Amino acid sequence: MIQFDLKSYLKEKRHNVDSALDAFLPQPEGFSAPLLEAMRYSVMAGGKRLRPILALAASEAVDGVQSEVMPAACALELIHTYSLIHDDLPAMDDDDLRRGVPTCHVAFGEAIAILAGDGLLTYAFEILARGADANNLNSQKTLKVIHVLAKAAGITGMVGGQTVDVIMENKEINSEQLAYIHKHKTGALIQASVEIGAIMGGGSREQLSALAEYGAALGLAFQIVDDLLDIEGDEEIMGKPVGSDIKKNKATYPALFGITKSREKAQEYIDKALSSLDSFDNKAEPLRAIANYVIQRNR
Ligand code: GRG
Repeated sequence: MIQFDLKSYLKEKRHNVDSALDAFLPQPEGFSAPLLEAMRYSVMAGGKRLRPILALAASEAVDGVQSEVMPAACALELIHTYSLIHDDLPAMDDDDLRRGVPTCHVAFGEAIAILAGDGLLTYAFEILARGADANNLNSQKTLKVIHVLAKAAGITGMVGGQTVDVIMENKEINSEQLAYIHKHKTGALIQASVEIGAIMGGGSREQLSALAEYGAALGLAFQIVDDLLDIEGDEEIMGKPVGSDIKKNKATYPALFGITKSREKAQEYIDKALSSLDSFDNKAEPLRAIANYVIQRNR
């Protein structure tokens, strides 16, 4: 069997996502130009585009149509970028470098960075609604996607997880609390990316449930690898400082369990993600390859 070429796949999808994001983002003009410029600056600074690519790959696995998923895929990236902008703020992680360039608040000031994050979050839902109109999508499907996205990004997902992360800083933390932070802060949006692709692609109930399982396991593995990269990663390749978790005394997997055990745990989650795809044919090959990439990634 010919090996699936993940590198070309990621390159092509990243290009498609970047073009769509470029088209969706308003041009910086008018009285609010600095806001629009800051939004565009942070989104177009790069990034792996993992969440939109997961949505596209999940849709492919259930025979979906790329143009119908693309607005939702871009909405996921806008929400992810908003979370990075806010996470980098002085009130949170106070980081100066992100995606290889100065963070949004360093480049545009704190007030505009807060507003750029707010703008991206809201605009994500605007392009979802607009995409549904443009593609004449069935409103039931769109409503379900909005529900999944709002839950994953909001108080029961990313914002909830970030809150626990913030309040537990410099405190003793147990594995249960750490699992909560990982599952909500990072895992929820990654799982939602896969689910949203599958919903938009018209997957069956069984397919949706298998893909949700895949996304949940992948999200947890992703966060453990992120913790490991903060210790073992290369600052230049990652485009952000390493060692910041230790400096900020953050609760991480390696801090709690050590490097070897953390790697084993990440591999366990990847194996779980892969076995969730057992009932899928070779259209799920991109999802399988992405799972293997997540554990081997260096950025
Ligand atoms: C501020 C509500 C709010 C949430 C912030 C995402 C997040 C929650 C914090 C970011 C801190 C962090 C480094 C989390 C670890 C996992 C993660 C989300 C890494 C960054 O995602 P990548 O690696 O980044 O996909 P790129 O730049 O490639 O898109």
